[in-house]
Amino acid sequence: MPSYRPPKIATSEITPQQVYLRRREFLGAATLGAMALYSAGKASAAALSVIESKYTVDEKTTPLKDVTSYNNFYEFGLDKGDPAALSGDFKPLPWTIKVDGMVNKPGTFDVEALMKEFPIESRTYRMRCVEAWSMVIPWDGFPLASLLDKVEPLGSAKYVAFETVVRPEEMPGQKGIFQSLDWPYLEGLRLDEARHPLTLLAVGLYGETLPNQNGAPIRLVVPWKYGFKGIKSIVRITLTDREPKNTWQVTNPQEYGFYANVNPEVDHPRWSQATERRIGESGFFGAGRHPTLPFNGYADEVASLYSGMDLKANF
Ligand SMILES: Nc1nc2c(c(=O)[nH]1)N[C@H]1C(S)=C(S)[C@@H](COP(=O)(O)O)O[C@H]1N2
Ligand SMILES: [Mo]
Repeated sequence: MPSYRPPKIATSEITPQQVYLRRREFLGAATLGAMALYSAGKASAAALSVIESKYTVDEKTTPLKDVTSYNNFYEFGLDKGDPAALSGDFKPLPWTIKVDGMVNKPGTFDVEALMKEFPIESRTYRMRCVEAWSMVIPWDGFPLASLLDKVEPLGSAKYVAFETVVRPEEMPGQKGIFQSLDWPYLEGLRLDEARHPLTLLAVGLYGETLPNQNGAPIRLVVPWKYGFKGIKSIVRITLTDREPKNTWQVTNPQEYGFYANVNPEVDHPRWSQATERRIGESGFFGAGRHPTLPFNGYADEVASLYSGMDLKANF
């Protein structure tokens, strides 16, 4: 994604999934060690008891193996296979989230306790990465609004800021020469976006607790925005009256903004956003290519949040 790394971008963006998979096969023995780590990570997966929800889409879900092996999680490395291969030492539990700032009842909450307190819903959402690929993922989680209600935001709070954990010892992308971004990874939403019923704190996918590479134990999912808004492995949530900084905007403000609403009419400076490659389907310009929908197909639910706003200027 960074503009100072054009060869990386070019590869991840133009590599058709089949070639990507073949290249993985080709890696052969070298991959075995990584696969061992990967299964070690998977061993901690636990079944969740989830309730069905009305949130689903009439499209094929992306196979679990693709959802868990083609990832962006720069704390573990820049290549799509790095998060699965290099997150085996990451310990997602026990885990607490600090919620502070402009609230009546700040607190530090144990994630496992939150998972008992709030019903875990199954929600299948489209996920559209700013790099023009997409998936359909059955998440399990609870609305961010449930947690916000618990801490009682003050009337003066206008935004919500999020922070990912910093653990260089467990996250190889956070140390030494593998540094890519400034840590911690940061994200933010307007308070009304954060309270929107579609906005989810995911604790699982496909009915099991989140794999490390997908942001264990708890990550944000905002389905009408580009994937980078979906911050992983969250340790802090802060209510504020100022628009929060988000990592990709800070890294490259020409290319990434605060809002990051999926919009086929506003191209990325280096590629079109009109279509997307659906991971797990074959073909680059063929069967795997889908038109990108305004607000990722969620316009009926969320377009009113932005009425009167210039969505080209607020990209
Ligand atoms: N902390 C953190 N969160 C992150 C990222 C990251 O590098 N670090 N990548 C983002 C991007 S660009 C995308 S597309 C999604 C990918 O989520 P997935 O790997 O679960 O599909 O996570 C987002 N959340
Ligand atoms: Mo992304």
